[in-house]
Amino acid sequence: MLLKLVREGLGRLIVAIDWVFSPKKVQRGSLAQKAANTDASTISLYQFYACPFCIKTRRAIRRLNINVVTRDAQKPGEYRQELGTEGGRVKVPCLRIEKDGNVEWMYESKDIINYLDQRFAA
Ligand SMILES: N[C@@H](CCC(=O)N[C@@H](CS)C(=O)NCC(=O)O)C(=O)O
Repeated sequence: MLLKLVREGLGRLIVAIDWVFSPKKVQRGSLAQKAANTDASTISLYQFYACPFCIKTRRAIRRLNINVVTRDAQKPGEYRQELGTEGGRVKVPCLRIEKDGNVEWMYESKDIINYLDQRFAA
């Protein structure tokens, strides 16, 4: 219980630091930005608000200047259940990628960030 509170508190501190030191955003022309956001509409991030690995991943998303839907998998409910049954385990961050009618669930913040960097490089 105490450990959980400390972890949550540290996570929220990291969220605040991340907010203060926001990353520099990739700049695109308006057409390219629209195309990037359309492309990004096929992915979503299952995450916990104060998880350091999720904060790192959200930071990469902000840096890449794309709109990615986030799904709260921490509280019991639809998204947590979806992550467990369709993704295979309740571990975050996890990127849900829709492509050609198929769905891929990508775990590991490092892999997710590499994937996003390659797909949304300006
Ligand atoms: N190596 C993973 C670590 C992710 C991780 O430990 N996430 C925690 C939340 S901060 C989690 O989902 N724990 C639940 C579990 O492992 O079952 C990454 O970089 O994404």
